[in-house]
Amino acid sequence: MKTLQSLINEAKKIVVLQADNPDGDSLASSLALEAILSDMDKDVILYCGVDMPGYLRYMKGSDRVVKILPKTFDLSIIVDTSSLLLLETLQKSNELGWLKTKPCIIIDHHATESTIDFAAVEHIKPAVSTGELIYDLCKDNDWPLPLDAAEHIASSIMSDSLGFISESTSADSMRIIAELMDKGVSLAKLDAARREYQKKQPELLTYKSELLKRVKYSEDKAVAYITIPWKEIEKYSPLYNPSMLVIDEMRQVIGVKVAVALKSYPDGRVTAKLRANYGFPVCDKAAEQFGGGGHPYASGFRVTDGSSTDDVLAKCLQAISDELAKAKKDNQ
Ligand SMILES: [Mn+2]
Repeated sequence: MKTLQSLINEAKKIVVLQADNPDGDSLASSLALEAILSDMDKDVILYCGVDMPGYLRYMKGSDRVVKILPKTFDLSIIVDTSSLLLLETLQKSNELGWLKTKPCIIIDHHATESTIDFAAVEHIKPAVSTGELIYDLCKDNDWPLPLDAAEHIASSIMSDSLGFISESTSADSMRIIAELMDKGVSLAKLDAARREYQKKQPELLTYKSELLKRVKYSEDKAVAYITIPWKEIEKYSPLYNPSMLVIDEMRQVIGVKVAVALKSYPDGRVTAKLRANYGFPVCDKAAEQFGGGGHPYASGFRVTDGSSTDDVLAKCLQAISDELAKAKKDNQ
């Protein structure tokens, strides 16, 4: 049984993979690994099956992520997911078979059980972000930590901790941040760069107002939901993820426990994003009923069996209702 360190020692060319739902943590963790492993004289290629969303372009190096798995490599490292469903692009392009011919390491902080069955080493531990795990690996294995890697790790923690306030932000996360600042990381500088790229086109503000008018409620206004059709996804998602324009506003309505945004695609696929308020940790369990996963307060899933958006919505609202009832019972 090889260790994570021995696999890295033996490899010269390493591909770092993100799932089909890249976010601030997956990208920052990939970029941190790229900087660290390059310092160790490795050739590093960053892969993701889909384009990096615009709001992540502030991270220096985001344009180095490629959509084609390289023809040759010695080792792969999958970051920030252990769900095979989220590697659909690789499955569709038949690149997954190629990936399996070389050793693979998973580095992930999600609590849901791994469905990737071909990894040689699974480094899966609860943490606020994958970047936090990478920082610990650096310390434990005496890896180099150049400033750009330190900045990316800080960005990954800031991103998944939602600015150090999420439930899974621990004292350890804050100690890591303090150590990164000692190494020269400026949180103010990182956040200013992020905010600059978060500025929105004026038409997005108009679209947001239209979305807000369409928010509906169920469960005696404890659940807020919205559905987003393909024609809007097509038009606006190159500028911004439509769900993310409104889901936090929906969650910030008095009485709302869970906010849900569904998106429908022309191939019949329906995707969902769930966000819960503190005290109602039901998102991961509700998403698991659809083969998805995530965290208690933030999760997602996709349905590809041809169900209509209305059907998925009805089942999703039922799943949330059931989980809220269970959570209430457990609390009594
Ligand atoms: Mn993450």
